[in-house]
Amino acid sequence: MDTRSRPTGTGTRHAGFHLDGSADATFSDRWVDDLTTGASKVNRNQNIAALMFTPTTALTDSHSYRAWVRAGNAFGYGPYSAAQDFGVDSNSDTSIPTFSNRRPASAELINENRPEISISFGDIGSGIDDTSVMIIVDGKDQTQSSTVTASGITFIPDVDLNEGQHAVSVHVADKAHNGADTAWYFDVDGVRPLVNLFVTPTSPTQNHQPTFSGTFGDVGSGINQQGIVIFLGASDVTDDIQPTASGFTYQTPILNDGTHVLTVAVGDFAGNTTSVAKTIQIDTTAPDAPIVTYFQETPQQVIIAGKFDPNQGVVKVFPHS
Ligand SMILES: [Ca+2]
Ligand SMILES: [Ca+2]
Repeated sequence: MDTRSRPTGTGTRHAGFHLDGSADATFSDRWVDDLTTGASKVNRNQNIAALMFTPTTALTDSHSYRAWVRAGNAFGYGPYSAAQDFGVDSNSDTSIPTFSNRRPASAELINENRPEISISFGDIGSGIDDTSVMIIVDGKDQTQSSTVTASGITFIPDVDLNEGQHAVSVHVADKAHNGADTAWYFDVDGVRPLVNLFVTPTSPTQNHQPTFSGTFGDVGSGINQQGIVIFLGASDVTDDIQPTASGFTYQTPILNDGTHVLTVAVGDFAGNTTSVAKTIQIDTTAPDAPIVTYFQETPQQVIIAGKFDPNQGVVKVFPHS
């Protein structure tokens, strides 16, 4: 018997080899020894007519193997064949790995200071060598702090990233050592807009048309003017006010006596929002006469009890004369 090794199908990493000269045999044992790791296994084949042999378990890429065969029948085993060495490699794989699903996306503006930084990769041919993967964030190798698989890498910072721009680069190679690199950046703005509201005259007032005003500021991405929303009570008055990115001034229409609330919601371009309310009380009605329900006078004190309009009520006690 002799064998002629013929590794095939490197993409699937099953190696087959061809057998000849097994007359009188009723079965054969085929040994495949992984020379790279020293592992060895036997595959018994009862169908001696099947000349092609493919191990039931995929052979490992970039490994060297030795295979040999011995035939047997009811009278025992014949001698071993000469050993055949072969390697399973991916020289036929010339395609570099590809990248997808960058998170955050390239040039994305985010409002998280500890974002998930990740990317997916794939390969046609030999597949990703996950020991080759490396991720650099802001110049620092974070591979050891990341979760790496053959399909992607994920890094989540354990301290807050600074405001501003951050750079990411990733390297990966396939098992045929075809390397690929990618780099991108994203921006962090985790600071909410600052909103200050004012009203004149001060509350409470008899003025039926008070003037509200506001000033806006933002660290980072800036105020998103299109996203400003201003309500007076339940009414959306944004279009009446037409606020700018830096603020607004708004004299209200004539308002009834009572409490009125102006609510202002302001966002920045990273999606951070601030909502602030300012209240004014308008009261132009003189208080009703207090209703005295209890009165007691002693040489030491006078006790008066009753009710009065709390909005503008002032109790004055005038001495007898
Ligand atoms: Ca490849
Ligand atoms: Ca901001």
